[in-house]
Amino acid sequence: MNFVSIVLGSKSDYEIMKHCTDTFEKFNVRYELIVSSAHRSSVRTKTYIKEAEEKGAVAFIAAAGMAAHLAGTLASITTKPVIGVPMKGGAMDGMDAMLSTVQMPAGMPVGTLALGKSGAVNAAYFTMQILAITDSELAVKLKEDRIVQAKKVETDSLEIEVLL
Ligand code: RP5
Repeated sequence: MNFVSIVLGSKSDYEIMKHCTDTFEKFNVRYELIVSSAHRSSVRTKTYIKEAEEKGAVAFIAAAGMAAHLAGTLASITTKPVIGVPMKGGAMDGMDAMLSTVQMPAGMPVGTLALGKSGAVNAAYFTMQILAITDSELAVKLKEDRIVQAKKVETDSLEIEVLL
């Protein structure tokens, strides 16, 4: 059965990426998650990607910080969509990870999202939007979610708005 594979470069990335798994759970999307580093466990990472594809992974999300080569490594192995989430931290507080993740050579794309919680949540949303192309039930859920988001803006405004 199809699923989304999430790979974290370190267990320390989990606190932020929990927002990604929470979002998949909210929409009942199957995922699996492992920690595997492009640098510290390169062989395990490469082996895992191939095994995950054989098991039915339809898209990959890679979260890594500092010299973030994890998403690029995944992209070099699979032709499934790879979404990269740069992690904050290190001497440059995530700018290093963002540039490492986004600056891929032509022909090896990584869809790179924002730093922090927004990037983690949007990794799930962006992946679901890809899945929804062929999953009409998920497409309906995403449209309903947009209505909920728009209504929340209005109720939030009501709590604090000052109109003349
Ligand atoms: C990266 O280095 C990881 O993805 C993490 O964001 C960062 C720091 O890793 P730890 O030293 O906390 O394991 O490879």
